[in-house]
Amino acid sequence: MEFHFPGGTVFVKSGGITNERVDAIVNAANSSLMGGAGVDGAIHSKGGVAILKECREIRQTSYPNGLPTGKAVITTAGDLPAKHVIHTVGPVFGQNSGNDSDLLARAYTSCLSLAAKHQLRSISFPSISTGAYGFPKDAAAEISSLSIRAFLMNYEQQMIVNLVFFSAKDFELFGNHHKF
Ligand code: AR6
Repeated sequence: MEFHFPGGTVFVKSGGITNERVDAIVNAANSSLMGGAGVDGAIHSKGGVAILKECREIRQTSYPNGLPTGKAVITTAGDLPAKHVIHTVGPVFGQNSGNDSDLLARAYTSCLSLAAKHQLRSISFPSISTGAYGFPKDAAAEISSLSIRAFLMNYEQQMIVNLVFFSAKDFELFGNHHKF
């Protein structure tokens, strides 16, 4: 599936995020930035210690109490084929006093804004918050597509945005619920 906007193109596919050869892949991290399971585990184990080292520096210099939900930071991608990793923290579903949707939208927008700030031209997203953090996949499809659409409608350069689903089933589900 692909969708065209004034500020770029979205490609939707299934696969593993760590295989993406792009300017940045997005990590569905937690606020510690110290790694975890799922996407986070795959990125740190395949990317090597250089990523964790930069995450430690970010914690020490900018976010001693952890990265807040909805924010994003950028590091090297170490040994991965991508050039950078943009780490964001999605909401733990049901634990944000009714603000889950807004926080998920903010996570996508923060990643895109950070990519633009660093002049990146291609970015690949996993489906943030829909694994360990329990966000319903149908609602996440609506929110992610609306956030990306809003960004690309106003972006003055060209960005390639890949949405990478871990299974054919999740890819299909997205196809039935997106708002592009
Ligand atoms: N490539 C693409 N998608 C993947 C991959 C992969 N290699 N692995 C899993 N997914 P999750 P979250 C899908 O749990 O919900 C970690 O422990 C998966 O099927 O990685 O934001 C962190 O440290 C799901 O649809 O992220 C945090 O503590 C989606 O990616 C916490 O989990 C996100 O699943 C974050 O939870």
